[in-house]
Amino acid sequence: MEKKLTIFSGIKPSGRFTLGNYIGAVKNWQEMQSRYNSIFSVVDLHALTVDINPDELRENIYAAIANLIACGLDPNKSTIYCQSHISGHAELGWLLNCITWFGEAGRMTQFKDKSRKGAQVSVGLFDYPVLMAADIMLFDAALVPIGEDQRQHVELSRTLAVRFNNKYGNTFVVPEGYFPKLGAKIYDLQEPTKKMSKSDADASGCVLLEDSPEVIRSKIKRAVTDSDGKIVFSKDKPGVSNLLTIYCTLTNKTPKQAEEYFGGKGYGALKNEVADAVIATLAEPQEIFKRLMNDKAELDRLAKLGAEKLQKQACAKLAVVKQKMGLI
Ligand code: AQP
Repeated sequence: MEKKLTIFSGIKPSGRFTLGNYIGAVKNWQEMQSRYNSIFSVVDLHALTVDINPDELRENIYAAIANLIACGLDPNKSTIYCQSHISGHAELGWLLNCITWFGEAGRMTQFKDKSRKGAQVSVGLFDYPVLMAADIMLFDAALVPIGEDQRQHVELSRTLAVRFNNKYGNTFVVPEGYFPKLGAKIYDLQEPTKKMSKSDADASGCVLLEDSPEVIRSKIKRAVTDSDGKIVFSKDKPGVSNLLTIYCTLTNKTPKQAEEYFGGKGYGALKNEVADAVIATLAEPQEIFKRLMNDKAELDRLAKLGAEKLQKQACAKLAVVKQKMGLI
């Protein structure tokens, strides 16, 4: 039997999952999990790169595991675990730091954006793309299914894998980003030129997977659109295009089908149908999520199971890398 390719992706427990995280990433993980050796990580070490409250972080980590399973990741098909439970991530991160040039780390646009927001900027925030490269490379992932905002970080992982292989001999699989054709970037409903983000202080433009149907409907009803009344995809209609993207990805319609369907209808109808689609998509995951969040022992058990499956592979990879780099 042919060996399955490995896919790896992670999600940072820096808040509660958004519709953007779902459409840009988790939905695709669910759809891909049977075809690949699938590894999905709650990348908790990445959440420490900004100021955090430990109690909140702990809840967010549990919520992340619960959400991944609620959204359809099956622990029998996918390995789901917490990054901090495999110390090899941090260790490989250090080794890769030593072959990452300061200038290339400094060019990461997410760092530039996020460092503008915080009063204090940690070295961890600067370095997080290198840790992300280690996350991917530790398990020799060939494909990394992610949203558009992570494209530059996977490019860095590729650069580091190639650099390491050239200097020390073939060691790492060179990973490739895998992006959904539609929905790789879902925008904030209030500011439709800005990415929808889970750590945004103002959640009015951001649909959270845990939002009640009433809250979802009200956020979508208040979504910013424009005044020309046409329901079409267009660069100069970011609000309407964003709503159409959400509609298409959740109803499996093509952009053309959606435009035809909404032809002659008004923005009120569009918003109503988008809200219906989001509410219907999230109904079952929300039930499962609530049940799992009341059973932290089960979430602990699932996270432990995932880490145990990967521990040996991580140690073996690190041993090879260290030996190639000259460590005894
Ligand atoms: N708005 C989005 N549209 C499409 N995909 C998105 N992703 C995030 N936001 C959108 C994808 O979700 C996966 C997990 O993201 P992450 O948790 O690693 O961090 P992020 O990319 O920085 O996402 P957030 O929600 O914006 O977190 P904060 O606010 O903490 O920075 C990734 O594949 C990402 O592309």
